[in-house]
Amino acid sequence: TQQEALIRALPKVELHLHIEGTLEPEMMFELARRNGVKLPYDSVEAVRKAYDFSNLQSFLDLYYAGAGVLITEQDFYDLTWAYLKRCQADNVVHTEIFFDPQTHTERGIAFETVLAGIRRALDDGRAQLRISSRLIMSFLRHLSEEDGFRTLEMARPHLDRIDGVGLDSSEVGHPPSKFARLFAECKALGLPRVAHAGEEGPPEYVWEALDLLDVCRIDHGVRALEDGKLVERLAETRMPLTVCPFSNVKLRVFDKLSDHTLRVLLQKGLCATVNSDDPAYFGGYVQDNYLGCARELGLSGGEILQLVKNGFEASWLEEGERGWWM
Ligand code: ES4
Ligand code: ZN
Repeated sequence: TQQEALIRALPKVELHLHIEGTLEPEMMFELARRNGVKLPYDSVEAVRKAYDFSNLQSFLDLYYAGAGVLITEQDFYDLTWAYLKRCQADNVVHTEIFFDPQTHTERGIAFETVLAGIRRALDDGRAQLRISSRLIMSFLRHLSEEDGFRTLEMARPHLDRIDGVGLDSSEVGHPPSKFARLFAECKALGLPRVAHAGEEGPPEYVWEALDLLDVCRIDHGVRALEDGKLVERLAETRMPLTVCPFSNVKLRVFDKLSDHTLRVLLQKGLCATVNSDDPAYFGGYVQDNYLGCARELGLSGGEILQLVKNGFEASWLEEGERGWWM
């Protein structure tokens, strides 16, 4: 269709992607073999079959287990490089990715190993593939704020190679207010802040992310639609929402893609963007998310263009980095 051709032709950005969530089952097996790690599956097909989630937590359990095959700096490089090659194939010209250091430092992997591998791939991506990027260090909200402070201390010598901070993992029961002091410290260090809010959690968590963490984007935010005052605030400030449609369906926030409220967000004047979250687990990369939404929601050419433009608007790209498309 014309919409499909438009989606493929447009240069796109991605603003909500967990690099650990790009670990395809094939690479999981390859790294397990390389590192002598034992997996609880006997084939790639068995892994894919296990990806049948009932909520966020049922996914996170597999996601953290899968990350256990990542050991060496080269593993983190290979993971990130494979993702960047996929960006190139899909006409993604800029990407802002999350990494979860605590997932790895908890297993005895050095912070420096994780950062060096991801960073080297991003640098090569810029030089060799002309893909610009940002790296966002995300704190795990099911852990304590104190653990977050310890992680920030590990990051301190490397802050020239970290572009911002985020907040992810199990949302309900771990409100943004739990991390108010940590985020204040990050703000004092000059780090831009984002947070997952309103994925499974209530609109109150979105208010807290705005008012207590002073974020410049909300990751997911789809539940904001339950609160009219909040929608007004988000629209007036053009606060971006990094929406992840395939993720929302796989984690049962919506029953099916045709039920997703992406179009409603646009109609209310919100700066909604399309992203993939954990593409290896949720059935597609960012372009697949656009294609799926265009098909199932009947997006017009104008809506597709608006979503793509919103992505550039919401990005941390600076004037001097922009290509012909901006
Ligand atoms: C995540 Cl989908 C999602 N939500 C919250 N935290 C996450 N970490 C990785 N994927
Ligand atoms: Zn996410």
